[in-house]
Order: sequence, then C-alpha cells, then structure tokens
Amino acid sequence: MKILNNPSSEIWKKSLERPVQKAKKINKVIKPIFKSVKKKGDQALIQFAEEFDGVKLTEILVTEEEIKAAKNQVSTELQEAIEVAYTNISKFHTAQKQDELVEEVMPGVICRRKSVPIQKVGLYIPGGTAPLFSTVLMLAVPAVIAGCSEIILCSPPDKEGNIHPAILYTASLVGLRKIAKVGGAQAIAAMTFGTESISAVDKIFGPGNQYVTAGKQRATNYGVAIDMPAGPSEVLVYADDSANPAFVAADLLSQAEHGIDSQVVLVTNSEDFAKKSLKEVDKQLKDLPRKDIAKKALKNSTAVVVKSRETTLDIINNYAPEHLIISVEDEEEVVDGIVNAGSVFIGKYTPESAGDYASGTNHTLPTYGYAKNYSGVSLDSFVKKITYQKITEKGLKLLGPTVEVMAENELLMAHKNAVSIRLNYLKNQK
Ligand code: HSO
Ligand code: ZN
Repeated sequence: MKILNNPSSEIWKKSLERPVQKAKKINKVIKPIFKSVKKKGDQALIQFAEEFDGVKLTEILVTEEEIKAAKNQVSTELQEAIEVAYTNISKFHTAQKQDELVEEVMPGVICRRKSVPIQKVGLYIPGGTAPLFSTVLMLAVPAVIAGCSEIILCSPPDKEGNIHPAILYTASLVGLRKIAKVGGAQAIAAMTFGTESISAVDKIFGPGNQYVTAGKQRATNYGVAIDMPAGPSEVLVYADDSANPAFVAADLLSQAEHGIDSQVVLVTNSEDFAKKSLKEVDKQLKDLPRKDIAKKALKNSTAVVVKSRETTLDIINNYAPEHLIISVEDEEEVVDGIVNAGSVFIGKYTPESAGDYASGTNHTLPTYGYAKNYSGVSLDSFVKKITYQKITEKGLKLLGPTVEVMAENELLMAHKNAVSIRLNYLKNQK
C-alpha cells in the first residue's frame, strides 16, 4: 500500500482509478452458455454443472431432505448468530415499508402511488472461496418482506453436488423453498429464460464473478432488470489522530481479504497516523488465513495524506466508495459533507463487518463509483411504484382546459379530443 503525501488532484484521481474491466473476452464465453440454456433448459444446466463444477447432477432443485440435513450440519452457535442477524435485517428492512400516498392535487383530481412487489425475483449466491450465507439474508429478507410471489435462489454445487449447508440453512430460515444447484453465467441464463426447474424472473440480484456479472448485464437485453452493475468490493477509511490505527488496519484488511481485485483506501490528515496504520496492516496481515489474497488487493491500494477538509470531501465524493468508514473527531460534520457513498460507518466502534453481517443495513452496495448514481439494495429494490389517478366530473371540468391547451400546442389533437369529447358530453347533459 503506497502513501501519497499531499497529492495534487491529478495525482489522487489517477491513483484512485478503478482498474478497467475486460468485458469482451468474457462475453465471448457467456454468449454460447446463454444460447444453450435457452435452447436446452435443464439439460444444459446439467451439462454445465459437469463441465464447470465437476459434478453429475440428477436433480437441479434442492430437496426438503437436503434442507433438513443441512440444518444438522450448522452449529448451534452459527444458527444463533444467523438468527440475530436475521432479526436486525428484518427490522431495518420492514421499517422501510412505505404507506400508500394519496394526494388530491385539485378538487376531484386524486393521485395515488403505491409500492407493489416485483413478482418474480432471482437471487444469486456465489460459491467459491467464501460461502456467502450472509448475502442470502441481505437478498432474501427484503424479497420476502416486499411480498415477491416467486423467489428462486441459485448457487453453484460443490463436487459432491451440494450447496454449502449454511447457505441452505439460511435460505430455509427466511422461508425460501426454491433453491437451485446452478452457478455461473448458466444460472443467470436460466433465470432469464426459464427452464423446466427454474422460472424466468423479472429481476436478478446478487454478487458473483466476472461471468455472473457479465451474465447479469446480458440478461438486461431480454427485459430482465438487475440490482446494479457490479465491480470488486472496496472500502475507504477516513481517520484522524482520534482513531485507533489497529482498528483502521483491521477494517482495511477485512475488505482486502474479499478478493485480489478489492480496493482499500485510507485518507487521513496525518502522515504519522498513515504510517502507524500501515505498520499495523503488515502486522495483522501475517496471521490471516487469506493473507495471499489480501496482499494482492493491498497492491492496488493507497493511503492519501491531506490536511484540508475540503479536499478530503472532494476525494471521498469523487471516489464514491462502496463502504465509507469515518473515524474522526467531528464525525457528524463529515457525514453532512458526504454525497457519494454506498453505506457509511460512523465512529471508531463501527466496523464495516457489522454491516456486512448483522447490524441491519444491506451489504449489497454499489461499487466501482456507481455510488454516484445507484443506491444499495433495500426494500425498494424489490418493489416498483405504481401510480393511480381518479378524476371526477368536477375534476375534469377544472383540469380539462389545461390539458386541452397543452395538447393543442404539442400538435397532438387526439390527446386534446380525449378531454374535449368528455367535456362536451357533460355540457350537453344539462
Ligand atoms: N463486504 C462484502 C459483503 C460481505 N462481507 C459478505 C462478508 N460477507 C460486500 O459488501
Ligand atoms: Zn465484507
């Protein structure tokens, strides 16, 4: 991790640039996968499981027996932890429910807006080096609270044809019934087109490798929505001398261990603090089982020393981090200056891991600078808002002439007529 001392804006912008993603090569791989799943359905999924996961599947959907068996493989300690997280995440996402909004904008002109669940949603949970059962909570809990009528979860099987027991346990705790042993771009294709076992869905959620990410992008060509464009995970820690360098180092490492392409950034007003924190990073790194991954991620990572608060806010808002940790004395003042971030962690006793697992906020967040224009996953992600209107006779008499004038001036006479015909009818009735 390099230290930049008082860099010019050109320098900090350059060194905080995210690496370019190479989509072309990946698209070449996933195009035939999509084609094959569309044409051959489950049979293609079974073939790809053999090719990519090294397993001959007989069933694609997880059975009730498998779910029961999974529960026995999850320790009581972990079951209890998952339940605490489940409660907190449920509370915070239930609180996000919005009442129907009704506004009589003019006498007899009533407008309404209501959240209606997206009917069919697909949740993708990666397999790979870390079994992300926490992501099951982050996606399935709001889907259930929103009232989505069909929720399918796809996750890749291991060589024995099983999904990780903690993933199965969590999914069943939340109430999911349809869990499919399918990973990679083929899972995304299955949820896009539908197969014998997997329904086509309206929106796909969840993290994944580059193939999954590119698959989700491709799904949008077929009318399927996605949660957000994805990139590698990242954290920016803003700390001053009131922070604890060991805590800061632990936070940087907790994000760095996600993947070799993760990015971590430290912004501080003190060179001495930066040095102490990086020393701690080296010290703590040694004991981490995933030190090789974290080490590589740290190569893409930077510590920036800046004195001015204005420049600091500029750096944070320009970088638009997925996670922002603020550990400075006047934390609330900084919070007020933040306009681009996925999720903000305030104060020295608020590690990012708390939000990753159990505090209640969602951990599916915009990366790669998309925090400038996307929100993280929330209850809102699982609903769309339908507007309604009802105009009474009195209302049309009041509003009609306005619509007539506007339509005429847009040269859209059929639009004008739809009002005039009714107003004339009402006139002639008397
Ligand atoms: N920090 C990750 C989420 C996660 N962390 C899951 C641990 N498990 C992306 O926000
Ligand atoms: Zn994490």
